[in-house]
Formats: sequence, C-alpha cells, structure tokens
Amino acid sequence: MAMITTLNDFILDRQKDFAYATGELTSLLNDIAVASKIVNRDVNRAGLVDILGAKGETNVQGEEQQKLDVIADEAFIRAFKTGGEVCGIASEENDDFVAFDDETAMNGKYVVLFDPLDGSSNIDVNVSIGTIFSIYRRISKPGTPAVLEDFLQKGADQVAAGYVLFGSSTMLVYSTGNGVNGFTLDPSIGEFCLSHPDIKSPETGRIYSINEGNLDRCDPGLKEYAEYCREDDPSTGRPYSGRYIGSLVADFHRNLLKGGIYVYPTTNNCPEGRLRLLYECNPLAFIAEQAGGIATDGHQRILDIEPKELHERCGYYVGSTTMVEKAMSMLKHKE
Ligand code: AHM
Ligand code: MG
Repeated sequence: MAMITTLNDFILDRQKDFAYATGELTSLLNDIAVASKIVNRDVNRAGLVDILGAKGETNVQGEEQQKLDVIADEAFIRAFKTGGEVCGIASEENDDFVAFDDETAMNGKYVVLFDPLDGSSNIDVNVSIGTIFSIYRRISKPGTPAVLEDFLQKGADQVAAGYVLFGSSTMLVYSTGNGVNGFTLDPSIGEFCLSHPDIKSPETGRIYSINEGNLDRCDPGLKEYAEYCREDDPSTGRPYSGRYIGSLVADFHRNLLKGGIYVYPTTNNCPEGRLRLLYECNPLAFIAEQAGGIATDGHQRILDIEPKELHERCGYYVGSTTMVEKAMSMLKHKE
C-alpha cells in the first residue's frame, strides 16, 4: 500500500529547510490547515442555507446566520489569534488591519494577509471558491503591536503563500519559497494528504482565461491577444481553449496544472484593475513563480511592486511564461 504523507508530516519534515526555523511557521501553517477544514465544513453546507436560514435570519437552532465570507474571515482570524505566531492580520473583509493585543500574539513574528473566501458571488450557484493567504515576517519590533508597514511589504518578501480550493475536492496548495506542493483533503480521515508533490507549471499551455465581456474596455492590445488565442494555427496549438470560471483560485489552479494564462486587466471602468495586490495577486504570483511561471501587471513583475495601501488593486497577468510574455508584448499602453 502506498504511503500517505499528511500535511502535518510534510510541514514538520520541511521545517529543517529553514535555518531560522523555530517551529513558528510550522505552527502557523497548521493553524491555516485547521481553519481551512472548518471553512470547508461550512462551505459544504452552503446549499442548506435556505433550510437553515439566510444571513440576518435566525435558524432552527435559534442561531443568527452569517454570510460565508464573514464566517471564513472569523474562522481564520480566530485560528491566527489563538495560534500565537501572528501579531496581526489584514483581510479583504476588513477595512483596516487588525493588530492583536494580547501579549503572546504581540510577540508573534509574522503577519498574514488573506482573502477569506474569494469568488464568493459563486457560492449561491455551487461553483468553486477559494481562500488565499500570504505570510510575511513582521518589520516592527516583537512585543509591540503590528503597524501598517508590516503589511505593506512587497510580494518578493513573502515567507510563504498559498490557497485552499473548495472544488470537487478540497485542496491546499502552498509554498515556503522552496517549490509548490498540493494536498487534497480526505474527508474520511479529515486530513490533507500530499497529492501533488513539487508542482511544476508547463512553460506554455492552451488555455486562456479572461472575462471577454471586458475586452472593449481594456488595452486594445489585449483584445488583439484574445483574437490571437482564437486564431486557427495548429502548429502553435491554436485556437486555445477559453476557460473562465470567474473564481480566481479555480481558474489559477487549473492553469497552474495544465498550462495557461489568466488575465484580469485594468479597464476603463476599473482603471486600477479589480484584483487586490496584497490578498490575491501577490500570493498567487509567489506560487506561480515557484512553479516556474510568471506574474505581472502587464508591465512589471507583481512581486516587485511596493504597495502603498492595504486594498490596492492592480492589473493581473499570470500563468505560463511564454503565454504571459506574448500577451504583454502585444499591449499598446506601454507606460
Ligand atoms: P471577490 O474578491 O470580490 O470575490 O472578486 C474577485 C473575483 C475573482 O475570483 C474572479 O476572478 C473575478 O473576481 C471575477 O470578476 P468578473 O466577474 O468581473 O470577471
Ligand atoms: Mg477576492
């Protein structure tokens, strides 16, 4: 019988790769795994909301119902708060960062930025959704409360990043800067098990993922790139397949494994782009690069952008290197 490696075993085994490791990052990753299982349970019950009561209503047990993204946000914050390795968090659900004020947490070395439930508009129609997380070492002195600068670090400084995909099965994919590994939740034993060791993304692919409804609102070069993707040229594998779930984690994950490009450009009506640099673009850019792909805002490497504010947005081109480079070469707005 094949040996099963659980996420727990794997993280412990990898701890020795970090010269500075004191076990805190290990515990933090375990906290994320536990919170993910809690969110997984709630996501799986999402369709029962009409029976159990919608947001603002009280269910049959007399409990007030909450939106799933708020439930996920709280589950992760609780895990980080009690874990003691994190001095503060910032998430898409909160206007400002949260600095934890108890003594153990204030001594925590890390900050976490996350999108608790990305693609949450897809929940009602039973489409895949995901959690995205990004971990940095704090800049401020341990023992003091976290400050804004701890959160405004460039993506290249991430210590670890990853995502949880709530799809036909639930997966946790992460990197600590030493390759990318994927774990699938076995619901019968409640453990994430190593299913996708050392993920390498194909250098090129045949999938392009973009909301084509936006093409008249963005750089005309991108419209030309979409036309290029649809052209019939079997020698280059075209036409490519258009695949757009509208759920970033799911679109990203598919392209990571199969090869492809995902684009969310800046548009006339969203001149800064739609996706958030700190909660979405940076962590997935870290994973993409670790798997051999690239991520840019159309002009520069995502991981080199110096963030100016927590909820900053940017254009996003991520995936197989040759495809992202081709799309960028066709853009007209070179500024
Ligand atoms: P959200 O963080 O509010 O869920 O928005 C992010 C989502 C991504 O998952 C997805 O790729 C994108 O928004 C879809 O946007 P659109 O519907 O404009 O194509
Ligand atoms: Mg989001």
